[in-house]
Amino acid sequence: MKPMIAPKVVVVMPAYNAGRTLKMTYEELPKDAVNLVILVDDGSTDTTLDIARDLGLEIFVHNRNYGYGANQKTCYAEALRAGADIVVMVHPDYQYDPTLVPAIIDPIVRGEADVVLGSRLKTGSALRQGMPWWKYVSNRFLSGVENRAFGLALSEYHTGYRAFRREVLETVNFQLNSDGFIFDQQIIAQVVAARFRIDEIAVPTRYFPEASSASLVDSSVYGLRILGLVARYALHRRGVRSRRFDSLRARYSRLPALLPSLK
Ligand SMILES: Nc1nc2c(ncn2[C@@H]2O[C@H](COP(=O)(O)OP(=O)(O)O)[C@@H](O)[C@H]2O)c(=O)[nH]1
Ligand SMILES: [Mg+2]
Repeated sequence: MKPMIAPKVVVVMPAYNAGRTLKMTYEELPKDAVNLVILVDDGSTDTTLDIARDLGLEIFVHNRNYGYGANQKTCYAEALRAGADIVVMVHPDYQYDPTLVPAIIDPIVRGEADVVLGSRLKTGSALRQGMPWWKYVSNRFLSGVENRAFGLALSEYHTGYRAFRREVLETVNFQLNSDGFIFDQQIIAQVVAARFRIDEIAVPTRYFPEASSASLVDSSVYGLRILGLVARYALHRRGVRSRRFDSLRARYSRLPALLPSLK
């Protein structure tokens, strides 16, 4: 695929009570590499919205808290509507380094990838950088399971730092996904099912009190749901189709085949 000429890069920030970290995150975004920053507020009860307004962000507001997946649905729909060629999700909790936006979009700009993940486990220093050991172990284990199911060799799937080429978000049916955290894994399974190319870059790991709300129980439930998703994907590949993995493109392209029979 040809390299892109000056693509429109839209950063989306799914926010929920990110008042303490939003400004810091925004300030570190390299503005010359980003055309637009969209913030979707998912019913925050803190100062997130005031700060977002002060910063002059493009803001969309949910009337209550629907969840992290629901937030991403609005983020991607609005980024597409704004004409994005590349969409980068940057969590407003300062967990992922905003200065790496040019690096994470680079494989897409060069035409070599459709989705790029910012991996915290690519360099082997995640534990030293503060990732809790039980998150590290379960992340490694689940990433191994997902690699086998998807036929890939990625170092992790559980990062919130992701870049998408426009066509990916127009093709996979992400609106069908969960409103909760499992959205992140569902969209990757959809990307794999639609045969888009996934690449990864190494990003540092950051853990501090505001960086993560996931408890041990939350994470265990999340892990089990990932195993369920992987099993469902494997069934789909063996012919037990799931609508989730049917791309919108496939549905459209089946239409011409149907037309003659309508005559
Ligand atoms: N917890 C939570 N986070 C949300 C929601 N909507 C958007 N977010 C944002 O999603 C990001 C990820 O949430 P976080 O608790 O840090 O999860 P983790 O870092 O994956 O453990 C944060 O930047 C939140 O601001 C929501 O409904 N719940
Ligand atoms: Mg976080």
